[in-house]
Amino acid sequence: MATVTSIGIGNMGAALASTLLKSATPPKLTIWNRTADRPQVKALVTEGATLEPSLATAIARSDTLLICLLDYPSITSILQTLQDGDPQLLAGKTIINVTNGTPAQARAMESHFKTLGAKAYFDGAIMVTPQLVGTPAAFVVLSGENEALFRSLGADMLLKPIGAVQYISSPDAGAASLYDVAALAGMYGMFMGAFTGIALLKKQRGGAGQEAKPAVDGVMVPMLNALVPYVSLLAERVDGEKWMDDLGNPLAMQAVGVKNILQACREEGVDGTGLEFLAKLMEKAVAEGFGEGGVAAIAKYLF
Ligand code: FVH
Repeated sequence: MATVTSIGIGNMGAALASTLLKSATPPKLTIWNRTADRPQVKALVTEGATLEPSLATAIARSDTLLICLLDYPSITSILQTLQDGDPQLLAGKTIINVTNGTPAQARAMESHFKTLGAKAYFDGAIMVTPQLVGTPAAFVVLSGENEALFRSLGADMLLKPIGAVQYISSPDAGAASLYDVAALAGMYGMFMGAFTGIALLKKQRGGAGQEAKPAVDGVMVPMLNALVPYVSLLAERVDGEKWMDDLGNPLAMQAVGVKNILQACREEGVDGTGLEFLAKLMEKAVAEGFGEGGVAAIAKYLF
């Protein structure tokens, strides 16, 4: 039976641990959390996990450590608490770290764990919310070491109940983290635009008392859903530096549309700062002769 210690029982860590416990072949699961009396911890103990208050003992109990903390400084700080203990504590362990962070942090953490004697270090992210863990919508991205080792250590089978596993084949331990931050940039950019639209709806409808949701459900969500595949077309244009490929929606026309959003924000007293940078880049691209090209042209100012 696989032995796993789940380090970090926040909302996501708890969802991961609970899903593992309910899987067809549950591992022998030890859990550790800085705050041992968190409600999620108690629930997991009821489901069959063993709570170990000592981090060192929790690590010693398992071959695989599944780490899901708030951020990388949290990992560094818990590792510091071990520094006066057994120097061999992490020797031979397989580390699966799904804490959100940057590619550089992932690479540094790989070096750190390797220095401490870890057998293998995989870094990545859970690409759904805790509520969706274990559902068909769930997937996990991971990188580090190599795919053969990832599979031979059983990391793929361990993570399978959590969601579909996408191993990003790259010698770079930060590769999955890069995919994660890129996807999150897309998500938060969409949220910023959506908040601007929601603010316009709220303002026009008389503020907090009037709901934005019917208009969002009726128009914004269907439009965004239809446009999601457009993001892939944009990436293709950026890859090929096809700045003049307008996809039937020339940049000059789109620049006017974004100006109109900002004008509406001014008219309604809504803060449109979130979209102002986009408008500036569009104006710049138009001024530099890309108006008849596509919106992908603005990406060239970002890197
Ligand atoms: N929840 C979500 O929707 C997203 C979905 C995508 C992936 N993220 C990432 O998952 C990581 C964990 O997120 P979480 O949802 O579990 O977050 P919390 O519920 O806030 O739990 C945080 C855990 O981290 C522990 N912790 C925080 N600071 C420290 C520290 N200095 N030392 C030790 N542990 C620390 C915290 O412990 P406690 O506060 O209960 O004692 C929780 O175990 C995260 O990277 C997301 O970006 C989730």
